[in-house]
Amino acid sequence: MTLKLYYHPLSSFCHKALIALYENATPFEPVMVDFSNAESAAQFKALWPIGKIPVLRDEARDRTVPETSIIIEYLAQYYPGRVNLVSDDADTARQIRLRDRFYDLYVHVPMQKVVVDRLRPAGKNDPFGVEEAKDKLRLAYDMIDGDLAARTWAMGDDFTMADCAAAPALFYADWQVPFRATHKHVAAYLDRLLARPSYARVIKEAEPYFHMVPK
Ligand SMILES: N[C@@H](CCC(=O)N[C@@H](CS)C(=O)NCC(=O)O)C(=O)O
Repeated sequence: MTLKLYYHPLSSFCHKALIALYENATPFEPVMVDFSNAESAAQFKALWPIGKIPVLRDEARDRTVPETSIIIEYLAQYYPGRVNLVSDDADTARQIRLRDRFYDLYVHVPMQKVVVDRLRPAGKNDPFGVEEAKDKLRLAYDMIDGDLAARTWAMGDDFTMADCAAAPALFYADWQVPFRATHKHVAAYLDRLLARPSYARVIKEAEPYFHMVPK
């Protein structure tokens, strides 16, 4: 198989890359990374010393591609499919990247901060940082709720990389700072994302691992 995705089925950033792969039925070999297993972690860090999943490995082009947004752009460039997640129009592409950055930096990263803090050893928590992260999440919900009232997807009618970013960020954020009672358009958007076959498949594959996520 030309493409390998180093990933874990529970990892939210891996969900973002998986959605892109499933949207276009791109053939790839999934390679599970288990950070609790020293050998698996060391093998992965030999490939990408930063140690963050997912990473795409393209054997045909001898390329190692980290970072979800770059992975999705790489797939669009070299393995295009029916759904163009990044757009050929420069202005539209910039707007997609802005929304992709928004969901990664202002929803996904604060959500991770809350989750990871729950996994820290006793006495090593960062309550101030967690409160800051929760405030950032609430601000992000406020900002997107109005926008989403009139849109099917993050960009409007077309499903794009921004939706790949939004789906796992919002799915897991809702577990930490619930928004269904306060932000009905965000909630309806998450429901549309969950009904999309690519993300429904990702969630089905993650379900056996959900008990590992602290709530
Ligand atoms: N900016 C990166 C973030 C990737 C990331 O944070 N991955 C998490 C899993 S969701 C990870 O590998 N965490 C392991 C660690 O930090 O040791 C991307 O977009 O790919």
